Amino acid sequence: MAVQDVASLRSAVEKAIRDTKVTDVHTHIYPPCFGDLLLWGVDDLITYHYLIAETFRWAELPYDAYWDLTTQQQADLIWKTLFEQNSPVAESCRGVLTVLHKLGLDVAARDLAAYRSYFSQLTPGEYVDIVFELAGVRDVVMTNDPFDEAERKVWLESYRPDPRFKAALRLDPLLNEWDANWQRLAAWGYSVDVGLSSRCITEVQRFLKYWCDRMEALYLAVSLPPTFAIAEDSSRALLIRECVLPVCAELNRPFAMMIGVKKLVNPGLRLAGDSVGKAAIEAVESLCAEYPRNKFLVTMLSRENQHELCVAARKFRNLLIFGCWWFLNNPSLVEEITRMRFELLGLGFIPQHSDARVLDQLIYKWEHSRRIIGAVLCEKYADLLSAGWRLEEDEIRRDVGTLLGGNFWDFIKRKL
Ligand code: HDL
Ligand code: ZN
Repeated sequence: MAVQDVASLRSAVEKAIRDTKVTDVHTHIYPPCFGDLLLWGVDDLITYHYLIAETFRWAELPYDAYWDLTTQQQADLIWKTLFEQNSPVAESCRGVLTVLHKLGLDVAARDLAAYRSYFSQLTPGEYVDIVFELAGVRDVVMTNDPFDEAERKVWLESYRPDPRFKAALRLDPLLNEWDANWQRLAAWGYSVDVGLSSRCITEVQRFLKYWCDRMEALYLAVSLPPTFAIAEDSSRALLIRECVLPVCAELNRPFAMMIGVKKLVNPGLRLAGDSVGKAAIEAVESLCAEYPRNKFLVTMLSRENQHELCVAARKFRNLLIFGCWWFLNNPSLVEEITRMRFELLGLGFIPQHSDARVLDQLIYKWEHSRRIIGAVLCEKYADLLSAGWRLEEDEIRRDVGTLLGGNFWDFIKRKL
């Protein structure tokens, strides 16, 4: 049925956005078989590294004193600092309240003990079901690192597939720290050497294919510094060109590059210590141009890279851009970037991923993003109606499905 006016347009878009299950293309969450790697519940939610960084805007204790606290003690400090002594207006704090509210807990009571009691009555499996339902998420793509000993052990000994959790093979230790990690490959039975001989290249390809098969990885991924350049004379560039891209082409997997991370500008904050830098879009353009049979998923961390990334996506059919990553996942920037992408790319992009590290975050990250994506899409549809276009409700449902998962799965399946 055709939409008649802006009011019926808005309700049709809101319904489609609300009812469409999401594929979340980048997260750091795990199914319960990964044990403690799955973070969930109010204390893990409050001690998310975003809130740690924000707490140290106020807290005077030494970093090491914080890290010596238990998780509950850390959460108590963060709750006191960011929620009691100051109003929780930051997006990461607002997200905690959204989660508690959507779970039906009494947020106005500010009763951390009561919230803890709620979670103490749930098993991880029960809570996974609750969160996926409340968040409207059909499936998530994990971040899977075979160099992480705890994770590797699960894959080799106790992994139990859950169709809601897809895998992505994460390669930061291999690509960004080759000199420090090549001997681990040797210990695992791969004939490798620090100098990356042709034999070594073949063995690294074997390693990649083994883990792609073992994990049924949908894509291979790496996070990269602002200085990344594929022309660089480095182990990283050689490994990408000689190992990653040939394996991706052979297995028809995308290579996901997450560009712009300045690691540990403040080491005392540990995971919260990373920062952002503007990268060179030329690295993306030259890879897409030089490897037309490879598919590239790209997200960039700097706000200043967003426009040129959009333009690059207009130039290369083998490039699909995704998400408002990390320091960009804030309402003001999600709105700005999403509007820019609709205007330059139509529906040909993945508007968001949650990057959730704590299971509960799926609830708030998608609640907050859905609202913005829907509002901007509605604005763009209203422009069409103003120009005399007729819009059918099932076209709205089609478009929203394209944005919230369809683009991703088409790209995964596409053969170039
Ligand atoms: O490298 C990444 O995948 C980033 O998302 C980091 O994990 C970062 O610490 C993060 O959690 N961002 O939201
Ligand atoms: Zn991430």
